[in-house]
Amino acid sequence: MSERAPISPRDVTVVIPCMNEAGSLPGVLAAVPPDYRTVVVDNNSTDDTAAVAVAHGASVVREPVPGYGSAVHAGVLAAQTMAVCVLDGDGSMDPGELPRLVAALDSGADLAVGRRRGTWPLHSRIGNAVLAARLRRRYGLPIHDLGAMRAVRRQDLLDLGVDDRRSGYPLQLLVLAGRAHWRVVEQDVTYRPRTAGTSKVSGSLKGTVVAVHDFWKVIG
Ligand SMILES: Nc1nc2c(ncn2[C@@H]2O[C@H](COP(=O)(O)OP(=O)(O)O)[C@@H](O)[C@H]2O)c(=O)[nH]1
Ligand SMILES: [Mg+2]
Repeated sequence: MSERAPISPRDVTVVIPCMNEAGSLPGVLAAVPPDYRTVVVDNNSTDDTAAVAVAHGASVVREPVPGYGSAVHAGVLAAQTMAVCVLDGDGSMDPGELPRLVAALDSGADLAVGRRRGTWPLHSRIGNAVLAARLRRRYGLPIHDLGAMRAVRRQDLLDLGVDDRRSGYPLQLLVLAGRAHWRVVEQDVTYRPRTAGTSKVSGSLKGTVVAVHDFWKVIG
């Protein structure tokens, strides 16, 4: 691989997809590493998500089309830095762990994803493990989770052409990365229960059904 420019903290934007995360956002934004920029993508929140984000120093992008992938993509488009990181706005992940993922890019990775270590719902854990095993077998990707926390160079990501706009986004990203023979690195990240608000995906029946449907469309 050819040498790529080193990534400094000012070259990183943290994209945070949010639907009603006003309660968790202050803690999440306070933990973003110094000099990283932050874009909160507000997906039709009915709470104070946007105002809280601005009050804590983030830029806000409003994305009316619902869906995790829709929000992430809008944030990546809005970012103006060489690298982007993505993590949830619910307080379940620690932005303080992002520099380790960014460092993996500097060490030659094309994509660095977090493997969640901690407590999470059994059905979600099993579903993720099964899909990750399939990606290991099919593409040789060294992964054990679908990586809801990740770091990647922005232009690489845009060129990859992920077009799932719902909960299949993380899975499709890995499938396309595997097909493109990207060097993918997985690192353990801390995973905690969300610090406020309610789950839209794995903790809700509707969210789980939608996620399984979206996953199946990507990999089925
Ligand atoms: N923008 C946007 N964000 C979403 C949507 N669904 C979930 N999220 C965000 O994606 C992240 C993960 O969702 P969450 O409800 O925590 O799912 P869980 O961890 O599986 O319970 C959170 O930051 C949510 O606010 C959506 O439709 N639009
Ligand atoms: Mg969550």
